[in-house]
Amino acid sequence: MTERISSVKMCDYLRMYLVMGSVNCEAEPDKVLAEALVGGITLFQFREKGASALCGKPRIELAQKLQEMCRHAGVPFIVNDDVDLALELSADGVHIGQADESARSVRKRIGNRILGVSAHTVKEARRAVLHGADYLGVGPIYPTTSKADAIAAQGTAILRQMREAGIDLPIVGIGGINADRAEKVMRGGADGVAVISAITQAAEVHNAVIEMKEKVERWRNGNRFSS
Ligand code: TZP
Ligand code: MG
Repeated sequence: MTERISSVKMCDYLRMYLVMGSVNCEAEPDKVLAEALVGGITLFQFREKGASALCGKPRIELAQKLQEMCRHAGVPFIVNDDVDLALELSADGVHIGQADESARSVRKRIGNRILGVSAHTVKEARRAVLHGADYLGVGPIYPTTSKADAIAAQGTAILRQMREAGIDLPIVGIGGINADRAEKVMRGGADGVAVISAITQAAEVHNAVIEMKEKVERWRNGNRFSS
């Protein structure tokens, strides 16, 4: 098995992270993903969740189809929550929340695949680091309608708090992020942005990706040599 991902590589992947399931798409999910890949997403998470989410065989078939598209584009494919599915598909990684199986146990099961963990507090972030996470998903930064059980929006202050507490793992901000907000999220201490609705609901998906990614990259390039 290949080595654990380096933090530099992880930060590169986190720049423009699309999180999506069929529930989030008005058009066919593969059409939305195809456009997002053309726009230049750098990481993809299959998050098939919610009241009308697919189950059983159709869910697996959709995952396989989207995984194949990602593979073709050279974009890593991460599975939300479902470690068994990730292993069955030989996905590039798994993203888990605080209510899921512990990060330590998931790390044991997935070997060196990418492990992302949602963290809402410095304490949760520290534990995820200790348990072998490769990156943290932190949010909701802004109010979101895409996650039914989301806690209140935390603002970019939570990113700064984590950085000031010495958390140096790659961090992706999530929750209500769009092109106008991307720079503020980066300024707060994130390495990239994770987005559902601002991409899946955009009139022109690929343009939405290009615009947001450009904001992230401009900020990263401007700050690469300063600190
Ligand atoms: N975790 C925290 S907020 C969120 C998840 C999965 C939903 C993000 O969706 P959107 O539409 O980008 O606010
Ligand atoms: Mg979860």
